[in-house]
Amino acid sequence: MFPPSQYAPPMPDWLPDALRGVHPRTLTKEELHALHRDGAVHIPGVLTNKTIIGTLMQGMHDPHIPGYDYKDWRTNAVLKSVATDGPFAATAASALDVDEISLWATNVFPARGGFPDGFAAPPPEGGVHLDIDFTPGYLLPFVTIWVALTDAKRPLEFIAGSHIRNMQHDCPYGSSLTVQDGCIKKLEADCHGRLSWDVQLGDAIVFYAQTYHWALLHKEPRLGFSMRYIAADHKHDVFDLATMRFTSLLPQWCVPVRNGTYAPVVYPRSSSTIDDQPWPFIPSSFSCLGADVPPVQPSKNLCGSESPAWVQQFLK
Ligand SMILES: O=C(O)CCC(=O)C(=O)O
Repeated sequence: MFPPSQYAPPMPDWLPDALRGVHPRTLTKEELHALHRDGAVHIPGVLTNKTIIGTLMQGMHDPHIPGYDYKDWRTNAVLKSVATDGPFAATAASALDVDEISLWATNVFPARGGFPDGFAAPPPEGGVHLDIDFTPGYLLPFVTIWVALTDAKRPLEFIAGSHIRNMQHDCPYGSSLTVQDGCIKKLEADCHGRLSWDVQLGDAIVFYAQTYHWALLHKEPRLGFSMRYIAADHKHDVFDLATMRFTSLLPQWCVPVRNGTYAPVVYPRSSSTIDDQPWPFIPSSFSCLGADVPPVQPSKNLCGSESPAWVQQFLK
């Protein structure tokens, strides 16, 4: 069995309580409107406690231990605590206007410096992408919360409104795409410009998984980490390359994601199922072989889900 304490960053006893003490930053009416309209919104100062940030930073390196992924909450205890005990799941619940939230994934993004400002790295280092491959036709209740772990000039760029407009264009999900791609060019012409923000350490950018975005590189390196949250009751109908290592943990198609072990409920705390499951998850011991859910792309809107009512006002 994988001994997490030996490899994972130090997981101080005080961390869960300290994270639970961070005020949950729910979106204001204006921020929610911007998120609905543009598909992405900048939320300054979500994580300001320097001790918490310092602890998080200590785990942000790759020790090259087989089975241990420092970017993944399924093996990194500090990331697990930040994504579950911290204020972010409440932010996701307010962004999606749902009562219960499941944690889908975490990832860490160190970006190299030494580039002219605003350089959009081509694939595989960069690339235009969505965070999940998904069935256009409705808006998936899935947000990424990207948190700045350094100050950074315009770390990410978004095509404003692409979360809605792509329901009609159905461009591929990436990440081998560039802004020169024919489908992306047509989509962009149908959207309302590009969006990016300068960020400070502890700021967040909240965006729909269906908003096209990409990393921008600059003179200075920067670090960010992402937490991906989904409405716990959402019927499983998405395809995520990252889940292919974990297919035996996914629920059957069209069963609420909360019913699988892949995406436990993390919000509200009273409904949390995260501690009912084995941890850490090691992909090699949950290989695709023998999995119940085939790692194939589901057909479009497999489960007949619908967009929230507010989407109507942004449809042309
Ligand atoms: O920070 C980055 O470089 C990429 C972040 C991103 O694309 C994501 O979290 O979906």
